Amino acid sequence: MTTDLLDSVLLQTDFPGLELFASGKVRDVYRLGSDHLLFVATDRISAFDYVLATGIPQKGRVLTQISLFWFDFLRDVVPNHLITAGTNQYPAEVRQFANQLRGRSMLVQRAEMFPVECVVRGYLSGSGWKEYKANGNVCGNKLPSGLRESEQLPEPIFTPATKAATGHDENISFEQMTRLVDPQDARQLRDLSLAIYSKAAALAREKGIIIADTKFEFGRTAAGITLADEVLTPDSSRFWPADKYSPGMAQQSFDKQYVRDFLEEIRWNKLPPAPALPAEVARKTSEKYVEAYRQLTGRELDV
Ligand code: Q0T
Repeated sequence: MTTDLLDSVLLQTDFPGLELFASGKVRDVYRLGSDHLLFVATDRISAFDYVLATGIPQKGRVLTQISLFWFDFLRDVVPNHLITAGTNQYPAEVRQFANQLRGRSMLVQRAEMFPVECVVRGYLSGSGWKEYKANGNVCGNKLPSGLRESEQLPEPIFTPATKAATGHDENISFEQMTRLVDPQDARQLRDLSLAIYSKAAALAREKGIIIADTKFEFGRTAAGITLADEVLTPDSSRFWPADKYSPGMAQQSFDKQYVRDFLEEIRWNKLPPAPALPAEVARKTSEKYVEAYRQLTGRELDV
């Protein structure tokens, strides 16, 4: 393929006249009036907690279109904040930027957000594995002894976390969650999170992808408790290729493996400034994201 020359990577958004609402490592969110937000997924990539100097072609489109796929797949399970991703339907003040927004943005309903990250784990990895090794529990969920790293749990567990303004989210128990969120809402958030994970993870597994764990964010809208943010993407979840699954060790991630391997190889000290990636690493990583989209959805990415 020789489309590389046509690829353009979006690292920073710049929409004169729009008001920035929030900016994350990867996404920029703009405020549209009092009721709506415009989510824009850039091609930025983070690794070891830092945004790298090099963007990944198509990454923002892949993440956006994976979320759109899940919002539709989950429509009978939970209302979501999506209004439209069709740039033709965007309000005039943003439609002027349609060429930058197409395929990588969503117009969403503003919600009253719950101040917790709703994490579901089907497999033992990351901070869940750390906590299990230390005390045999994960966020107050008692687990059988003798589980190995990356092992599938007897059933998926709900492991909420607080949203740290800066630094890392802190795992909390369900009991601690009920001090931050009305207990009746907390039970609903837990039950919804588990139902969403189960339905989505089953579909992904049929397509050869293990969703080891994932983080949801919910808010309240006129429709009730509403699924917000991005959903079930490689940035909010651990995606593992099922054909390479091998419990008892850390698993290779579907998407970021070339990036992590490169950063380990150059022995980056994991302090800023984050290095740039060789073109080959960026290109192969882009292919992994696009492949994840194809494999999961059976569709071609809209570019
Ligand atoms: C939010 C009101 O903006 C965020 O991350 C940016 C990188 C996270 N965040 C989202 C909201 C949402 C959503 N989603 C919504 N529908 N309504 N606020 C707040 N923080």
